[in-house]
Amino acid sequence: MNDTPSEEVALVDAVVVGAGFAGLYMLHRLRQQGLTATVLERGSGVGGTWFWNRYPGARCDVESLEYSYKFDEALQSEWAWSERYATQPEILRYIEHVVERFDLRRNIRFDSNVISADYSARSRRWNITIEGGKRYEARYFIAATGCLSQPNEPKYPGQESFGGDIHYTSRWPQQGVDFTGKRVAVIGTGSSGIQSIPLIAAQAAHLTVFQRTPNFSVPACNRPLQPDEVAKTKIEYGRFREHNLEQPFAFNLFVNPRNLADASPAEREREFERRWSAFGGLQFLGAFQDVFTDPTANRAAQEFIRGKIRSIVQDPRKAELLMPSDHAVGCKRLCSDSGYFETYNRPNVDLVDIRAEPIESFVQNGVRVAGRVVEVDAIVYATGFDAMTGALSRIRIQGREGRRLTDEWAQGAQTYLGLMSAGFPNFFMVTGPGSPSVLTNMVMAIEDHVDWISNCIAFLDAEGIHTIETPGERQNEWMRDVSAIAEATQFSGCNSWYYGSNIPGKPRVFTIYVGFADYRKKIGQIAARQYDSFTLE
Ligand code: N01
Repeated sequence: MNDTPSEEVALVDAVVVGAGFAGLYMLHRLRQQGLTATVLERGSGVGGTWFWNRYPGARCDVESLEYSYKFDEALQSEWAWSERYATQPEILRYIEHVVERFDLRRNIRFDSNVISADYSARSRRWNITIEGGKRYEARYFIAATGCLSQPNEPKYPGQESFGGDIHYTSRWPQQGVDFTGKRVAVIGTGSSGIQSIPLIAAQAAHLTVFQRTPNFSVPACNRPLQPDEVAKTKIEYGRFREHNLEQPFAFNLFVNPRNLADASPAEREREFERRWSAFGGLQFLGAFQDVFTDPTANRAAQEFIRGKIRSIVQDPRKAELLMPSDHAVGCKRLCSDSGYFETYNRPNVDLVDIRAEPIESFVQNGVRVAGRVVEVDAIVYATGFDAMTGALSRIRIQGREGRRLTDEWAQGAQTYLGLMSAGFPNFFMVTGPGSPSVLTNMVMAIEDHVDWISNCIAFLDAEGIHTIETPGERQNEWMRDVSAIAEATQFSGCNSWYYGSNIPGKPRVFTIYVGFADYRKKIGQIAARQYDSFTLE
């Protein structure tokens, strides 16, 4: 399959948007089924998240032996990860290897920013246009656009007058940035800030961190992988993967079956300490089975981390500012770090609390806060993403009778299963809003969705069915369930990007299904019942 010359419309069975983990596997599956497919990617290379987020210290907080495709036995047994948590360059090398190994590149169009997708009920086809005007026509339109791919870039007065460089962690220059001898500002202390701050501080002459909300972070306890542990996992890789798919978050979280209240103070301390200094990262959440559901257990977890911050950070003012006090552990994504709190003991690192001293403007030589100028040569935005809906809402997607996705979603994303949205036939979303998506090991959730979508398309084609669409009432019930489940957890207790609270004006709606294993069972049953909860024509 080749694209036709630019003035003509390229006809394919499916157009897939995005060449990250999701789009690449989607392409592979569709081609395996004998379908023609084109992946449209706005970047100049593959990798999605891992193409753009090249900031210093970028690495995944899910273990590399888990954060990788399982669909091909030879691939998973032959690829050798070097560290417990892979760095961005290593993950990108892996993705590029997959692309070459499965000969995927020939069906990917780079530098292709999709601006619109219109459904024609007459032809039952989607018409997709990219910036520059090239058009594609497809029976299926599949968004593999990622949950955290549309950067949040707050604008400050005077931004244009700043004389230094401005960088964004979410689209870091490919050639890297050298901060040697420079005075640097970092705005934002989420996972991206927390990972990059120690490395920037080590290189720059001076670093000022502008913090709005302190975050809970736990040492990653990263280390090189040992040959014997890799061999042990690989010998039963299939079973290991199956085990993880049965877990609520699709990764190997060791949950202590005890409740905190049943443990003595000494036992509590021992367990939290073990999670902090030996297990590391997200494993902290499994210290007691009720950390996530019981506010008292969660408060103990919070207090433990605050105690650690107090003991690590020597300057009591900085320590106090770094201690989260307004949200539960896990309510916002728990951060995983390597030397984050220790970084504040460096003499070249300052911390500004921008709740107390808001950023007033950028000026030629720095950032003005509370009437004083913090002089800097470079500013780094680590301010996160318009999550879940950001990338999709930037494409003008028009379904039946001219219905616009952005209008339909004005009060929050509306989907059935996070896979389809009413009024938009044959439009699938990989890890869309309403599915477990970001509350999982993403690669597992992606593979599951891609398998579901490709099996669904194979079924439709085999049965001579032209369109699949979700009825509106199913969608309403589904989104009500998604919210109700979240309300019963710690997630509902704070403002986070899970709720869209980081984006001014965005409706506060939780669009993530909590409970991967349960979700997986549900979508599997629907497929087994030949998609009977959808309208098939
Ligand atoms: O983004 P974030 P991120 N003025 O939204 C602040 C995944 N990820 O890119 O909390 C000033 O978490 C904002 O403050 P507040 C992971 O799922 C994974 O760091 O909104 N500050 C916050 O401090 C993660 O959760 C990995 O008050 C502003 C920060 O910027 C998700 O991506 C690594 C502001 C943004 O934090 C997002 O992480 C990296 C403003 N106007 C990312 N707007 C790993 O695997 C926002 N902020 C380890």
